Amino acid sequence: HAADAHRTDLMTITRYVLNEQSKYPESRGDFSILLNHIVLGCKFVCSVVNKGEEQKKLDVLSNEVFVKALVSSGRTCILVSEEDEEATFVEPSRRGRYCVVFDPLDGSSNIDCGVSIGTIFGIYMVKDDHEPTLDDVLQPGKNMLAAGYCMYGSSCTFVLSTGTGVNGFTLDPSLGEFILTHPDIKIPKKGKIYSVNEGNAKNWDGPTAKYVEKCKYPQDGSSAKSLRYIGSMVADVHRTLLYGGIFLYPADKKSPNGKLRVLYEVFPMSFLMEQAGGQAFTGKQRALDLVPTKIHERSPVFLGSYDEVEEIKALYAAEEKKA
Ligand code: P6P
Repeated sequence: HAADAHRTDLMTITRYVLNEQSKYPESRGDFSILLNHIVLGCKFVCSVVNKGEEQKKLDVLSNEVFVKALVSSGRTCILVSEEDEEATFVEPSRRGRYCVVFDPLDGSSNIDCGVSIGTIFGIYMVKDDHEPTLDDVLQPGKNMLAAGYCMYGSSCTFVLSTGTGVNGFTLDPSLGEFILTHPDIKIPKKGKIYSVNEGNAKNWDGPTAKYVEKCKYPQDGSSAKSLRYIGSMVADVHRTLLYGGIFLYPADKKSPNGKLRVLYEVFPMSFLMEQAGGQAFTGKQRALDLVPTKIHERSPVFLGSYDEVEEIKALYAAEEKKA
């Protein structure tokens, strides 16, 4: 009757987070309440994305839903959204201890053609009770307590880490609950896929160009890697997490800091990759060690299977030696 037990023992994301919380007896459940409000926002976005409303409204609508859900949770003090130029400072009466950085609808330019898109988020704790300032959110990614994404595709998948590994949950529309479907995700140590926008190749620096060359024309007799590039970070990262390989958005001559944003794209995905046994590198350092100075700062990123990122790191280190 194992199947029945599984069928009746519903491990919802709420229950999973409560289990996690029970490991911290002193916790007041704030994190569980915060996460439930993020999950609520994702369920809303999932419903409107699937209704096929046109793109221009959806990213604004999604942002409003997340900001309102997070403020009303009473557990946040600073919000940074890809959609808002300035950070949102929650008024004192509704203030909590968490800073949430998020992209409410990353890859939204892909909506009209039905490509999977997603919400990406990261959660910091405010250092101590003082008047919150931007410094409370300009923390290195390694200080994040949790990070995750929700992918709106053929199914709605919520991938989360609270610092003790990575778990994937799938929305059961009939229940309106995210159910644990991918327990303890580990990224394969190596991978056969590389994921990059080859259209930028003419502007790449040496190490990136050398690495991609090795993927296409391996010198060690191994078979060439396959190129898979969806152009929607959540979809490309989700595939990388499950199948292995490497996702790269390098710097190039036109964009010396690459394109992806540190706080709500690079950090959450790097956090997940490390929690799943992979790595994330900026070309200069471990991605999670980066200390951002602006809330919409960009960084190059190479993330995925442990061994693949090691190769990139070696090529950049060799370049460093030459300099
Ligand atoms: P490019 C989508 O616009 C996005 O921010 C990420 O989701 C995606 O990985 C990247 O940009 C794609 O950028 O320059 O390859 O189109």
